[in-house]
Amino acid sequence: MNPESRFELSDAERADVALLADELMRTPPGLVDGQEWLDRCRGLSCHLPARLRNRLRAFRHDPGRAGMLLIRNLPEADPVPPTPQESDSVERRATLSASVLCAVAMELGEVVAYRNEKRGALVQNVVPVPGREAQQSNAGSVPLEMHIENAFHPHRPDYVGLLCVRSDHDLAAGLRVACVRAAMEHLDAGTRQTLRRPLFLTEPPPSFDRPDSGTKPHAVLTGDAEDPDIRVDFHATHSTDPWGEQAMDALEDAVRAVSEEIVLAPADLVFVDNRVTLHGRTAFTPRYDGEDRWLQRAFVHLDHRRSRAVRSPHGHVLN
Ligand SMILES: O=C(O)CCC(=O)C(=O)O
Ligand SMILES: [Fe+2]
Repeated sequence: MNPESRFELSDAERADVALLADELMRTPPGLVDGQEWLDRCRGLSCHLPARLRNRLRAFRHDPGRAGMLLIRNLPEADPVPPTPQESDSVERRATLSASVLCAVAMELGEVVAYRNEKRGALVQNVVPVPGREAQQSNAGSVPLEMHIENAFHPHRPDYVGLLCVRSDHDLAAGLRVACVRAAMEHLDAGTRQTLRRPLFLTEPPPSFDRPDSGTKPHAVLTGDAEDPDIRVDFHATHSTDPWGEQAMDALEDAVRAVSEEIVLAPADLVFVDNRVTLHGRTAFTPRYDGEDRWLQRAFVHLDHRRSRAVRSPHGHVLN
């Protein structure tokens, strides 16, 4: 992986983050979704180690060619509680991992969630769920196709944060990432042009409990011709136009050619820039023994004001 996409905390910096997280864990009412706790978290995020804040600031300015940032050596719980197994599992309590995730995320922007997904919880558990192995969602364990998060949604996240609490037994589950900045080099002019036309429709993912809210026809590439934003989910986005279909196939090949795989270790936190970078996951074999792979996820918006019409005055949950 390109070194510009990695940041490793020193042990002293990790200890500083642990102190800050400890303060958050002791902040009443100890629940991440409440306004008071989030206000405190926003304030404390300004006291994260300066080197980390500088790196996050640089990432916000320019996500780089890989469109992601991997932060290593954050504090981790000891012992780690058993991996949850229920579907739509969320973390409302201000645990160490949830506090670390929110504090770092709030240095990038505002954390947000969606009322129709996982009951609007700001921190969500990404865990394999018995019986859901084949599902194209983060509860599954078959390969998860490359996607941007919530491609169907008008207020999709700017960043997706994924913090590893526990790896899978076999270290087989790889987070896959692919940035359109790299993929563009593999696309010819005709394909690029087709992807800029409104020939594509995207369905909501299975994690959303409002199945009738698919998109109007939209473009896959928007913005600058050479350095575009991307909006696609290879499971949920389709075209009824033959040229559109062909362009999607070419894009999928390009994405495959440039995608990287990261087997996350506990206390690794990845931020994916959801405007330019797709993510997915390789297959793995869950055992449902309490020791399965466990990530915690949070979404970040850069401009909270933009979603004001679909949330309450100080709310973080979008309708
Ligand atoms: O399991 C992973 O590594 C990624 C899952 C995913 O796409 C997500 O939680 O948004
Ligand atoms: Fe995802």
